[in-house]
Amino acid sequence: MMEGYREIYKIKTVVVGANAVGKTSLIRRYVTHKFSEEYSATVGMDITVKEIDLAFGLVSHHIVIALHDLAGQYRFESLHKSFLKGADAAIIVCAQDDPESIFGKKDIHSDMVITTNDWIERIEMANPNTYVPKLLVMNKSDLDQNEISDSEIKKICNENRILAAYRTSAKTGENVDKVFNVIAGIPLIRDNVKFSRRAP
Ligand SMILES: Nc1nc2c(ncn2[C@@H]2O[C@H](COP(=O)(O)OP(=O)(O)OP(=O)(O)O)[C@@H](O)[C@H]2O)c(=O)[nH]1
Ligand SMILES: [Mg+2]
Repeated sequence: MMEGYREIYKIKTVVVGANAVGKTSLIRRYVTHKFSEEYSATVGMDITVKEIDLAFGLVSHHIVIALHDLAGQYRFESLHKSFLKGADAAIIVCAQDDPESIFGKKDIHSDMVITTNDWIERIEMANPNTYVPKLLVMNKSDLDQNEISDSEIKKICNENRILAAYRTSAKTGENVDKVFNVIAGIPLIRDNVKFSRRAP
């Protein structure tokens, strides 16, 4: 690396899962360190960009994480393919008090059910011939109600080549930074993520 230069990586991360599991809340916690009890469903999708610097000794990396937050409601299903296309990483979010968010949730607007496995399949179909690293996030760990065991989570991860799984809370912040730190590390070991060099 030339002196005075730093590596810049851009990573498109898609955040998917059933409605009301906390996708938007996790992004808000990570980016603004805030949490709200109020539920305001995402309409269509939102994009939030977070830039971070990671230094490994004398080498500094600048990472631009574009977080694509998809509405969980199925009436936005027509957006899925274009949303998922070109993803460099995916976060699949479920909620520990809501087993349907993992095993299939019926939508209020239709009879459709999308399971965690369906999300994984859709991510793969939208990105043929590429491996998209996937994280499974079991959110709302602050709640006493926990319907999903560690062994069930591990089974899903083993069956679907999931890179990492965390229990998180957007409310308390538990493990939220860890999830996004895994994301930030992904482009550093992949050479096909958009990459450029510029003086700091
Ligand atoms: N207790 C608790 N509540 C949470 C947590 N994360 C989110 N919530 C609440 O769950 C509700 C839904 O959160 P959102 O972040 O809007 O969920 P979403 O997955 O973005 O939902 P859609 O946009 O409809 O797909 C809100 O009332 C949040 O306050 C959490 O970690 N713990
Ligand atoms: Mg949302």
